[in-house]
Amino acid sequence: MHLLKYVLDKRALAALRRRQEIVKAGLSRRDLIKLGLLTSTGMLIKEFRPPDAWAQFGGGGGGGGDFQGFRLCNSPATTPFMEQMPIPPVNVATVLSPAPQAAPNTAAGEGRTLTHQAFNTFPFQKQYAVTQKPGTAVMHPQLPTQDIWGFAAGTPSTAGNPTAPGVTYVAKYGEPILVRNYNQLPAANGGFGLNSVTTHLHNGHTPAESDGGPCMFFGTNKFYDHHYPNVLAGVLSTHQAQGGDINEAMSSLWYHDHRVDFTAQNVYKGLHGHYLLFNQFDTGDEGTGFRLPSYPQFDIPITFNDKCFDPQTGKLFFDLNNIAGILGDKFLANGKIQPFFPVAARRYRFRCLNTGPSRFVQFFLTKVGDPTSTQKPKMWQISNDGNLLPKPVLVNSFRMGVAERVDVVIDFTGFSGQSFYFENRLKQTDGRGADGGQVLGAGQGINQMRFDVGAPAPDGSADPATQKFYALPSTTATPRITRTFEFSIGQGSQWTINDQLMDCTDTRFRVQKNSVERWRLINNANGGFWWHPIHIHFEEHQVLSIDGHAPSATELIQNGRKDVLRLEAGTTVDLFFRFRDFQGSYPMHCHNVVHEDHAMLLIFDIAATGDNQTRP
Ligand SMILES: [Cu+2]
Repeated sequence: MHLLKYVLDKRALAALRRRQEIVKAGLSRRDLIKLGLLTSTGMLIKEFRPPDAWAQFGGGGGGGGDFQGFRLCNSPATTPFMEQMPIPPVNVATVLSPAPQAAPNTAAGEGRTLTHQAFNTFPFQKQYAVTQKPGTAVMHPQLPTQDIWGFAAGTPSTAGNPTAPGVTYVAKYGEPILVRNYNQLPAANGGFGLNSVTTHLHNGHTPAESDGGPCMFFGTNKFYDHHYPNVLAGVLSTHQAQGGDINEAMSSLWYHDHRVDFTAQNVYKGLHGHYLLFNQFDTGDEGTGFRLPSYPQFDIPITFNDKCFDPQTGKLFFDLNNIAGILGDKFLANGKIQPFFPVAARRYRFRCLNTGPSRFVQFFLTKVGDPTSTQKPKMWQISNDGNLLPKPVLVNSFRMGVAERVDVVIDFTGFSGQSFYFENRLKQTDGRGADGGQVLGAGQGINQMRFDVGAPAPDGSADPATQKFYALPSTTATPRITRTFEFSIGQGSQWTINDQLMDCTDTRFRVQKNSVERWRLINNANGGFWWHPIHIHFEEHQVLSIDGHAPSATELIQNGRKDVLRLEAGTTVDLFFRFRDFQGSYPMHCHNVVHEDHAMLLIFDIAATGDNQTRP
């Protein structure tokens, strides 16, 4: 276990309490600068600083990390594996009133400002209501009941206690849906969180006005209709006759709050959930199609994250000014700290998601009581992000930055009566990134959850060794333009893209609809420490080269075709993009949500004609 032992002294505790007051007041980092509470190098003024902390952090050096010698994250002790991992509830279709319409229904209280662009092209076949509201959750029986914000199925009058992860969507290609998203969050935030929200479906092929972009936020007591066509990329352009490119099929998506400047707080407070997308091959029935383990019995979504709890009150704690990135010292799966999960001795599909806020993880299966044992279930990686790989790959481990997903098939056959951990062995000591990618020895990492293997059960799923999925979409088209983006750290410890900060009023460049572009992402790592999981909305990309060489087979499995590019320290990666079907504003940003809020994010447009800015 990687528990932090620093004991808070009186001065430190006073500083901590003052910082909590700032967060509670709902001030963004920009507000702090305006109020003069931040120094020119981005440090909080003295009263808010713990003694002897922040030694080197700030400015262009990028060194120092978070709180050397002073650990604000110093949670109370908890006994591991006391509770079973829950599975979030599933939303059920309803009939909305008033009926959804293409234009924003401002009179009825809708916060949307743009008309749905594909409302009649892909008429919705199902309607869902979801309500964002405060609720309670037990994250561990030895900690007090926590106050969360979450997504609960239903309207404000029917929704019950929300969960985090929130209610799951089970969607199908060819079946467009409409989700009415009600904001019932209070101004009183109980410590952190802002009740102005925008919900992003990551990484749906979604028209811009339904994408949940960072600047499309809406206020409390309003609703927002999201139209999700659930279509394959290419459906209105390159593969129109085939109903889209089947090789662009996605499976494991998720949704989360994306409010500019406040994403980290709001997601940390619980505003996130799973969105599963099936089709005629990935059917959810192990008797048909690719014959992947059946949903929901043997196909399990798991959200992983890490959190800090107040050392005195045991309540969930968020530190606005840990600007390198927040690392928790409690490790959760589906909202429980270190849970166990009973499985039958057969194959399962686990849809793993890392919601951060800032940690990179690399999970290994480790035998309980015998960490170095090689007698353990086979694990097949079958996807990276939303995309199934061309075929399953037998792996020892898999790595995920924030917002990345990996689906694995684990075969527990023959292991009845034994238990295995998902052990995170990637070493990370501060928010900047994993420590040079160093992997700890078996048994030296963090046991985030435990699988307890029970009796055998019938298994109709295919042997992953014999399975094939989709081919990779073609990347032979010539790009219209190559654009370069440099991810760096600027004055005041703000994170920049091409030396600029996020600004909702500034659309940085314009992509031509139905064109191909090559994007060069450069991690100007300022000393080689920073890692950035870069997320680009709307279209999946493919990696053309890493540091000038074609990606290796291993690199392709980890990072080949994605919606989040794990831009590790000092690397340069070239990406292939097509932009099809819909238009409007979309963001590119770091998904270390602390970096994102401060302010490594930009907005681009997809429009009928593009511009020629090579370093926007
Ligand atoms: Cu980053």
